[in-house]
Formats: sequence, C-alpha cells, structure tokens
Amino acid sequence: MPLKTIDPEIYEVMRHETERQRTKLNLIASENYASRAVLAAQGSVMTNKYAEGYPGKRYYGGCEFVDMAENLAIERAKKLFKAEHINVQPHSGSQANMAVYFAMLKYGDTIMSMDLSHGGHLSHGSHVNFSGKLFNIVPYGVSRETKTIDYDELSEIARKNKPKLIVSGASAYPRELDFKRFGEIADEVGALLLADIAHIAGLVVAGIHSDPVPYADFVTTTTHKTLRGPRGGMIMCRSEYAKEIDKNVFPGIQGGPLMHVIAAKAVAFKEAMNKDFNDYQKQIVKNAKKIASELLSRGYELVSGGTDNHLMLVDLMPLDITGKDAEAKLGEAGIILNKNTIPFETRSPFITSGIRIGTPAVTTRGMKEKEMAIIAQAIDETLRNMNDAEKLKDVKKNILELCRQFPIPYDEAY
Ligand code: DSN
Repeated sequence: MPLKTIDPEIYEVMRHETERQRTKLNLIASENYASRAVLAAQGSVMTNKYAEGYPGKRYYGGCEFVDMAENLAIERAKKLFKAEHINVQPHSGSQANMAVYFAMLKYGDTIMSMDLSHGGHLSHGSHVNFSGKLFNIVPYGVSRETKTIDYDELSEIARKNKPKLIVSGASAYPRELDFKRFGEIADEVGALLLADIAHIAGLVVAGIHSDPVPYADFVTTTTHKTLRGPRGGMIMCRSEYAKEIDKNVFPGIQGGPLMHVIAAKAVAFKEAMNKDFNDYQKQIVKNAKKIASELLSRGYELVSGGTDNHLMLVDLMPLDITGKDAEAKLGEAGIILNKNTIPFETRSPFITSGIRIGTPAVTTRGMKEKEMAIIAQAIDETLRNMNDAEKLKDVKKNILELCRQFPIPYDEAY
C-alpha cells in the first residue's frame, strides 16, 4: 500500500518538506538536491540487506549483489579522486574522521586543526565533540588582518607542538586551501596529514580546487554537499593504511554498512563523471563570486574580502545585526541559510555575528549570475528592512517567483 495510506502523518510531513524545498531558496552551503536516480537507489530494496564486512568477505549470506554495488562505488570513486584505497562505508563525515583518528592515533595524542569559530568542523576537535574529548587539540586559525590562513604561523604552531596529525579542511572557509603547503608542514614536523574535503569535494573532482590526494595521507569527505549524492561519508588513503582504515570503520566504529546509501553513492559518482558535472561545479563558483561582488558593492563586509569557492561569510558586525536575527528574517522572506560564527567571534554560536551563504543548491536549480544578482538584492533588502513586514512580503513574493522559474529536480519526492 502507498505511504499515503500506511502513514498519512509522515506523508503530510514529506509533502510539506517537498513544498518547502520547492518554494524556498536554499543558500545553505552544505546542502544540495540529489538527483532522482540517487533518491531511487537510496529508497530501494538495498535497505533490507545486512552486509557487515567488505565485498567478498562478509559475515552474512546473500551479499552477491550488494557486493557489486559496493565495488562499483569504490571503483568509481577511485576513478574520480585517483586515490589508492577507498572505503565507502562511513555513515557520515564525522565517522570518516573518527575512523582515521582511531586508526592512527592513541587517546591523548595531539591533533592540530582549524578552530571551529575560524571555519573548522566539530569533528576536528571541538571540546563538545568526541574529537576534543579524546585527543589533545592544538588549534590554528586565520590571521586577524587577512582572515585567511597564515601558513607561516601554522608552520610555527606545528613546529612548537609536534602534532601527530594535522587536519586541513573546513566548513566555513571561503578561500582555497593550499594542500601542498599543508603537506610540506606535515612532513617537516613528522605529522600525518588528513584533508577533510567534505565541502569542496565536487570542486576538487572538477579540478577547480587544488587536489589534496597527492599530499595527504588521508582524505575524508561527505557525499552530499558539492558532490550532490546521498548523505554519507567516505575515506581515501594510501594503500599502506588501507587495512587499518577498513578495520577501524568496521568492526571498529560501525556495524552493518548502509547498502542503500552505498548504492546511491555509486550513482552519484557515476553522475560526477559526466562533463556536465564539471560545468556545474564551475557555475557554483561563478555564482558565489557574483553574490560576493554584489554584496561588496552594496557595502557588506565579507570575511577575507570575498570567495574562491562555493561559499562566503558575511560579517554583520558593521550592521549591528546578529546572525540569529538575520537567519530568521531571511527565512521569513523565503531565503534559507545559516547563522555562522566569524573569526574572532564575540557572540555565542547560537547568536553569532555572521551568516554563511552557499551556492551549490541554487546552482543545481539552474540559476546563474543573473539570478545571483537578484538574490543578493533580496538579501540586502531584507537585512536593511528587518522590521518592515511589507518589505519582507515583497521580497518573499520575488523569491517565490524565482523558485517557480527554477524548479527543484523532482515533481514529488515520495
Ligand atoms: N556542519 C555542516 C555544515 O557545514 O553545514 C557540515 O557537517
């Protein structure tokens, strides 16, 4: 029987969520619209199968077809990223990072990573996360002047603290990461290098962001951001670490892999091999640069003065608006994004002094520079008229019209 009959409540929730996705503008830098093919694989019979272990070495019978799916995912990811070894089983980026830490480090070992408030990620060492609780975290950040990573300072911190592992990667850093330089610094101090490319994986595949694979011992990613696949994680590493990594994913920190998600990862990797995908990634960056230049020309301050990738951070301090209020008012106008701390933040992570704007999702809808100019204007009008309900209504109408012109890639998501 159809979902609508079996569970009308969840059906209604999903109908509303589809409508929300259809009628609102998504500027959350870490989100995207997976294709119908990806959704089909994820919502399939593959969900019924237990497959603890790895292809050809499972703890269950009946794994012949899920083995094929996992092998396809691995082979395709190897072609995309040119990595020696790939594990497609991590349920998330956080678990991918956890498996690398557990494979290579002992509790209490020193990890050097980007501070959360400077753009890092929870799983890179936040004190409220397992990473910060189990390991000794030495943070690095951006320079106060340029708001970009100062690699000389990073090198000095590394020499002083002799970390066992350096993490390069971020959730809110608008500039290109110099993985070669990270590699040199790691080599100099005898540290392992982990590149977490969760946000920029699609850009790396398309060759418009430097590739960490030649320099890093481990590369982790999620599969659902710029890569536009199902929600999930993945680890790439040199062959010498393959056994330790696999052992630490399963049975180390996970049980049965999510075979429906792995099948969907395989589909997404196939989609990422199309030339269209590279064009899509290029457009993501063009779109981000366009919003950035439009905001700058309207007098906004962007952290580091702009963007090289798919996202930017707006510093709201000069407007005396909090990130929390901006997120709420933009949401009312149909523009969905997230409040974000800015480097040297003085407010709490629940309030913040910034917002993060990303272009992967609007670019999937087919929007280009012309639409980015409209979006920047809508953001500006909202932020300058936060208490003018009529003005916000007008903005909402325009955003709705824009969304109608650029539909999401599904009629019904269920
Ligand atoms: N925190 C997610 C983000 O960047 O939105 C990543 O895990």
